[in-house]
Amino acid sequence: MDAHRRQLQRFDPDIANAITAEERRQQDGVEMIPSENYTYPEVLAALGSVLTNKYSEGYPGRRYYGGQEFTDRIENLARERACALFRAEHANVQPLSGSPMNQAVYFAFLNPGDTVLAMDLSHGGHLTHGAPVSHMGKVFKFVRYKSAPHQGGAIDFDALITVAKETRPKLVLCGYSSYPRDYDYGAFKKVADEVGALTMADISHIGGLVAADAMRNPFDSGFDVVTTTTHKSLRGPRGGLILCKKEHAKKIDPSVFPGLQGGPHMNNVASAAITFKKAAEPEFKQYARAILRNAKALAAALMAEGAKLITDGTDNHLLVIDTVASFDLDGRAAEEALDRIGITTNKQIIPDDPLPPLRPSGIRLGTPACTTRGMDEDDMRQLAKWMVQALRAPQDAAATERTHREVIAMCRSHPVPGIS
Ligand code: DSN
Repeated sequence: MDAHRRQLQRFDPDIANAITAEERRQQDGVEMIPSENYTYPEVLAALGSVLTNKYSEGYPGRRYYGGQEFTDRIENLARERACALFRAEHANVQPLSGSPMNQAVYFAFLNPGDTVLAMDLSHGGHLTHGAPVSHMGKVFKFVRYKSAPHQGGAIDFDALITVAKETRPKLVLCGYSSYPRDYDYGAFKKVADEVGALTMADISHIGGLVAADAMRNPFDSGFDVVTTTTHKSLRGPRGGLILCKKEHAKKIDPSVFPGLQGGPHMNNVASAAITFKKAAEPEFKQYARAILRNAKALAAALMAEGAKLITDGTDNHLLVIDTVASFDLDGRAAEEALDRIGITTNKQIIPDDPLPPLRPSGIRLGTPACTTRGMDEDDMRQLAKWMVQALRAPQDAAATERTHREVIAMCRSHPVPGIS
C-alpha cells in the first residue's frame, strides 16, 4: 500500500475499507457491462495528482485565472493527441462526462424546439439522445428511427429519408449504447445532406475501437461532429470529448464553456491526454481487435448454447440476450443469477420491449473489460457455458456456488492492471 493510501486508511477507515473491498470485487469478478473498463495505472496517477487543485476556466492562452503555464501545456497536448487519433480538425477535451458533452453539442447548433433525428432508445439509442425522461427530450423535438432486429439489425435508410423529409431535422444523430452492429455513416450523411441537416455521431461506446481503426470513423464520411466518452473502450478517465470540423469550433467551445460548464477538471484532462497517447500505440490496435474477436466468440458460443441474441450476432464489443425468449427469465432475474456466479452484466430493454426498464426482457454484455485483463476466445467460450448453466437453473444453489468458485479462479489468473 502506498503512503497516500496508508494515510487515508488511518484517517477514514470506512472509506478506505470500501475502496479496498471494491478493488477485491473488481479483481474477483468478470466485468461484462460493455461500458465499463479498467483504466491504466498512469491514468490513476494523474487523476490523483495536484491538478485537482487548479481552476482553469477558458481555453489555453485565454484563461480567466493566472498560473496556467502547465495546465495550458496539458490541455494543448490533450487536444493535439485527440485530433491525431480520430483524424479530427478540432477537439474540446473539457466535457465533464457524456451527458454534458452531448448537451453542449445540441446547444451549440440548435434552438429550443428544433428537431433532431435520433435512434430509438429501445433499439439501442442513448438516454442523452432525447429520451422523454431527459431534460434534452423536453427542450428539443426528437424524432426516432429504428433498426430491423430480425434482419441482423439493419437500418432502413429509405424509411429514414422519408421521415427526414417529413420532419426536416436540423441535426441527424447516430450513436448507441446497446446496438451490436457498425453503422453506414455515409448513408446517414446522405440523408442529412438531402434535408440540409448537420451530422453528429456519438461513438461513446466504441471510441477505442474507432481510435484503433477497428470500426468505421464517422469523419471518413464527412461528419460534422463526433462525441465520445473517454472511459469505455478507450480505457481512460471518466470524461467526454467533442471532436468537430474546424468551422464548428467557434460554436462548440463557447457552448462547453461558459455555456454549460465552469472550470474543467484538469486532472481528468491530463488523464485523457495520457489515454490518447496509449491509444496511439500499436498495442492498442491489437487490444481493439481482441475485443472484437472476444465478442464474436462469446456471441457464437451463447447462440450455440441456445441463447437468442438480438440481431443474431455482433460486429462490435457488445451483445444483447433476449432472456425471456431464451430462458423464460426477465432481465432483472437474469442479471441477478449472473451476479451470483460473479459475472456482472446489466438488465437491458430490447427493441420495442413489452416489459418496463427496471424489469426488461434482456441483458447486455460486452468484452472491453475482460479483454483488458487478457481473457481470450477460449475464456469467452467457458464464460458462455457458465452463464447459460446459471440462466437455465438460477435456483440451483450448489451449482451456483461451484461455478462462482471457478469464476474467481479464472479471474485470479488474469489480474486487473492497476490493482495490486
Ligand atoms: N451508462 C453507459 C452505458 O452503459 O451505456 C452510458 O450512459
